[in-house]
Amino acid sequence: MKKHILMAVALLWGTSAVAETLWHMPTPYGDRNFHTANIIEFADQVSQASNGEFLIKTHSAGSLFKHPEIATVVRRGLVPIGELLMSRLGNENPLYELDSIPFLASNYEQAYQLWQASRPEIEKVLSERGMKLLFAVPWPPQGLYASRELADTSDMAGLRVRAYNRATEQIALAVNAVPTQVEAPDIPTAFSTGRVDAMITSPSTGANTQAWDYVSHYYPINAFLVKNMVVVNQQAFDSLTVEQRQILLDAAKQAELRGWQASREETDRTVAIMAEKGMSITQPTAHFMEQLHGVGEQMIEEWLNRSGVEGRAVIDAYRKLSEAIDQEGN
Ligand code: PCA
Repeated sequence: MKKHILMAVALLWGTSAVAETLWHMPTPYGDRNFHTANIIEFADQVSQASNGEFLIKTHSAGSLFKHPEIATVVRRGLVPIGELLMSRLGNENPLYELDSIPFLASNYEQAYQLWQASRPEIEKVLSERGMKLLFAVPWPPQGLYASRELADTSDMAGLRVRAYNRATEQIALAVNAVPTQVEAPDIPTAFSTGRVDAMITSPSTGANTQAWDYVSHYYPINAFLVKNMVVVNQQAFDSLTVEQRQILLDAAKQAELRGWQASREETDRTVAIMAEKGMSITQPTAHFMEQLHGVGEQMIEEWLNRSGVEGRAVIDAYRKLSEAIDQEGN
């Protein structure tokens, strides 16, 4: 077993005879996704800045390691770098789930403030696990997809809802629906085989998976903006030259800025595609939204109970930041 792992490390985290550093990077989502495109640009930038001596080869759509394995393989050093949805690590620490609490931060400004308030804590918990955060980029605000009109949470009762993290599962349970975890690349099959009949995700994932083929209605409820993060194994980072580290950090900074901007643009672009394909895209009724906000309130309560003083401190920091920014705006 040990030998097997060492061989894998030699293969995936290699320094070749010509003094090139080659890093293999698993990512969960497909090539058409804006996160993947952003990461490919990030890798290009690292290669260019190092004159081709530091290469990052991306392996998208879970082709090298599946999404649930990515944090573990980076931590163990089987790969030096990887991308994953931050809230998928909630069973390690509730702090990772902060960006999936419904309606705590439901637009880009709030999501950015929440990220500023929580980043130091996220960096800390990652470093306790031997990982270093490079950057994080949000998905567009999450909406609700179904094959019929939804005007009340009771309309969701009994629906089989595709979930991708704990929060999407909890929302489904709160409205008496039945959650099923399905990875993004498997969404079309899950719908076509009848495993699921509704989902909460972004217009980006809706458009990328051609939602119009399997659902008719989209409601932009803007529940939250979950983030993908790119993390490196700390030892792999430490094994880089000082110059390579700087190249990586500079490229990461730019990737974060570029990614947030791309995410905003992606929202309008992909909603327009779904409309053009004939999906019904309507604002949820005030009554339905009120009910969903009620679910969000329960979930924040529950999260605060789980996350203790650290969680409370981050929420306080977020509220202070948003108040300060509101005042500046006045
Ligand atoms: N797409 C990913 C996560 C959030 C999103 O918008 C998914 O559906 O799996």
